[in-house]
Amino acid sequence: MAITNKYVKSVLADLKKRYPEQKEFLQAATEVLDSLQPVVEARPELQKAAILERITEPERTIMFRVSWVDDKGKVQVNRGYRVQFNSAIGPYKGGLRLHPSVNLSILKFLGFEQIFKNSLTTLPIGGGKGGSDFDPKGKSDGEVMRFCQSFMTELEKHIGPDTDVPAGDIGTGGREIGYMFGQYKRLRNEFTGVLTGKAIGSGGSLARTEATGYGLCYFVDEMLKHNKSTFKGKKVVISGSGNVAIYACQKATQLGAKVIAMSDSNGYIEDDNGIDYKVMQQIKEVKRDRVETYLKYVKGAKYTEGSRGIWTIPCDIALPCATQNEIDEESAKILVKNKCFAVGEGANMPSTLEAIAVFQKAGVLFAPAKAANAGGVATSALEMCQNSARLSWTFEEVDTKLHNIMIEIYKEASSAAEKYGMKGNLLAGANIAGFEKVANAMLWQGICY
Ligand code: NDP
Ligand code: 2IT
Repeated sequence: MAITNKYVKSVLADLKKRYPEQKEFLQAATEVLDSLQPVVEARPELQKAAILERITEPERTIMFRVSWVDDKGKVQVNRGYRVQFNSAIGPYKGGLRLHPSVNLSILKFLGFEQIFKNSLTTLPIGGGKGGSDFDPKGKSDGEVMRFCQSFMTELEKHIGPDTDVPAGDIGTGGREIGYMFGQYKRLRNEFTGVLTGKAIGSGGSLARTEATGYGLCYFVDEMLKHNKSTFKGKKVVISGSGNVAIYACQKATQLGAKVIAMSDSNGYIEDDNGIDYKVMQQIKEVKRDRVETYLKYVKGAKYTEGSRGIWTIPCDIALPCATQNEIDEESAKILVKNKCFAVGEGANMPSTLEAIAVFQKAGVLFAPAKAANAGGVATSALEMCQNSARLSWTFEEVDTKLHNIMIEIYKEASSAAEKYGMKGNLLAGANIAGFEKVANAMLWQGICY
């Protein structure tokens, strides 16, 4: 959609002037504000209360030094962050990314998206994101532990089960959450649900590990059903081979699809017999190895260097589950040319704005990240419920709740799109539905932030 609304134009122009270097954040803000044009036109009270100016500015940004000692006794220094973006509908909630590319722009884009995603889950959680430019890859367990302890020694001052509840994201899995939880508990002398993605037996929820990948497939399944299709017999390409990708592979396979390729940042594996998710799970979760090693376990598979090439493989459904901007305009055009008819975003903002335009023009069914990958944080909120009640639900109970939440998110996104005259546009619908709940809470609470 072209940006014609004066209010939206001026808010975006101000953001571009103030944060010219934050390209990922500006991209996320442009995508959301574009969709909100019919809403601000229909509801002048939003401009009067400066909702767009306020919602694009984090309530609080914390940046800190993280020093730790490596195995050789050398002192290392990283940068730590927590962006507490919006608490209108609940405590800040969102993951911690540990990756050398982490900077304020990336965390602000992730925190901004998290506001609307969390609102869509139907559960009371605000939006936040954090992390560090620390790279856990190639580090020993001891080094990862010392980093996590140092990171939490500062972060502890700013979070709490009713204030801000971090979780995993790229580079932060069960091991890292465990070290951080241990340090928080020691510093506060409190056993509380301050982090989600905890181990079972330490307050973790069954099905949280699987939740983002499963939720993605539940959402895409719902979208397919509404368009007279299913996963059955479809060829699926999944990028990434981390937490989201592995369980998307398992669920898509269970739903009758054949996952023919997966990747990491070095290259991709093709397996025409269908990727064996258990092998992939062992490689990534147990051995912490590269996808290339899949060749050692499965005969007939093929490995190609370079991660972007994965989008040249002809498929029916593409599930990008690695990282932001992994599908650019060129890759989108190749997918369309190869007759890919549905895209489900497991990663956050995996498609560039130009790629989205290609998909929309070609009529590709498009499940946007904020809606499609919300199952992870939704299940984190279910973990918070269990922690508050001091009980634990069975796998089936959590999985059923997750499935119902994903169906509900689909309904919210499609009916908001229809209400504002954009039937079938789940991207606009998800942005609008997520936004309206938060905006209404902000209006109700007055101008405090
Ligand atoms: P993991 O760290 O478990 O896995 C990340 C995967 O993506 C790895 O295969 C990694 O390859 C690949 N990857 C990461 N960065 C890049 C890059 N710059 N270029 C190419 N490949 C890359 O992370 P998750 O699976 O948890 O997260 C994947 C995506 O899903 C992220 O966008 C995350 O924000 C999003 N997400 C995660 C949720 C969760 O609950 N975990 C919830 C909702 C969204 P390599 O090992 O080579 O780096
Ligand atoms: O992007 C995301 O939604 C996550 N990384 C999960 C956040 C969470 O709090 O579970």
